Amino acid sequence: MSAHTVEEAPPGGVGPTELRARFARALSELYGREVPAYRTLVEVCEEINAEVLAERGADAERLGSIGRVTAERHGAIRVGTPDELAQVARVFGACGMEPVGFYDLREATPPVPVISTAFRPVDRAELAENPFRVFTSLLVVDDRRFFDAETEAELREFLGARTLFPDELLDLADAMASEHELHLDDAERFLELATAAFALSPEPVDRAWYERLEAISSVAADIGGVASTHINHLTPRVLDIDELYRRMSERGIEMIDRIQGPARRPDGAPDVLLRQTSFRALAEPRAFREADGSVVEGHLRVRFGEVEARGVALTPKGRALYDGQGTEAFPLTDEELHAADLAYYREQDGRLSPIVYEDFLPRSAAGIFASNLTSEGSADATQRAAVRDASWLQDVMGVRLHDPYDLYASERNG
Ligand code: OOG
Ligand code: NI
Repeated sequence: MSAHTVEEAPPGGVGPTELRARFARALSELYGREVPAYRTLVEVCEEINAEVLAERGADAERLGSIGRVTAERHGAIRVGTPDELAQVARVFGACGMEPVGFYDLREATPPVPVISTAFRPVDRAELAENPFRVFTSLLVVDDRRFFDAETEAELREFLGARTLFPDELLDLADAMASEHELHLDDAERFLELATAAFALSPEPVDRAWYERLEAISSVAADIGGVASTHINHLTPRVLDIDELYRRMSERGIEMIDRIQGPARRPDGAPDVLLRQTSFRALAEPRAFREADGSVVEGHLRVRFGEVEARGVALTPKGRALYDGQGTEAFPLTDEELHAADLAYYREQDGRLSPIVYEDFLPRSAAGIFASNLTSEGSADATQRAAVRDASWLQDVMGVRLHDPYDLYASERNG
């Protein structure tokens, strides 16, 4: 990790930091056009963030400047093959985003046939500049609990025949990796191609194939049933998620029934980890190809709007306490959280400065997947699981997969 320096944008060129900020903005514009309710969500977040800032002053910015929080987004994407994931790593790598963490959603309830990581900046100064992160899931086609040998073979053939990212985009990504800058024109081309790669495709969906996969898992259908990928959701950050939940409901937007993650903490107690909620997936028009070759207009419900609130990162000890007992058992002050080694803080001029949680929670992620599934799917627990772990994932991506705890610990000490 280059310690706390933002990569300078070269004169006349664009560096990874600026590319990331512009990429996040371009995706936000795209998603706002595609899913108008997202614009309402962003509007309400900005309204609440301005109010919290006015009420709490500097305290509202203890977990990130208002500039950072206003621009902050996480996206979610899903891909089908190790090669596709390696390409994603190149595209995000050009934006200074590296894979952090290994999540196995196959073990969730209900199980989802994917493993995941999050691409994000890892350096504190880079995070402060623009913390754009993308939760990225990979379908596990050879997991027999979900797919029989025949379906696996068909999935491999279908996924092997598609191209998610054009060569021109990958070449530009590689140029950024070796030069640490792109000429302005090249940067614009990169943004155009990268954004287009995550847009919803007008290409007709083969109905029979899609429905066959959907009976196994809606996520499998969303990944392997269509010839392209898309952003599944794009999530702004809010400083008071309980208030956000109330206001969205007041505006008539149907939210899922709860806020995921830690319960609301007593007033004045430091927020921990990550709280999230979402509105239900909306029916979006999609073209379908029927068995007789005709193309008809239909609908799919896969994309939705999510919002998050972030707190201080927990140490392994704090995380074990949270996983076992929730946040009821947590002390109510920074000093006690720090003294008990439950959360990460930097000591600055005799004061404790919280280190914000930059990652995801598998239980919430599973809840988010589940709240938007059109069917429970069918998994056969008696069948053989495919072996997947962090080192397998790292080999596939060809870049280092960071352990989140190592990053927090080095931030605390550095
Ligand atoms: C990813 C779900 C996980 C989160 O915020 O925990 C996620 C997906 O639906 O593809 O985005
Ligand atoms: Ni999400």
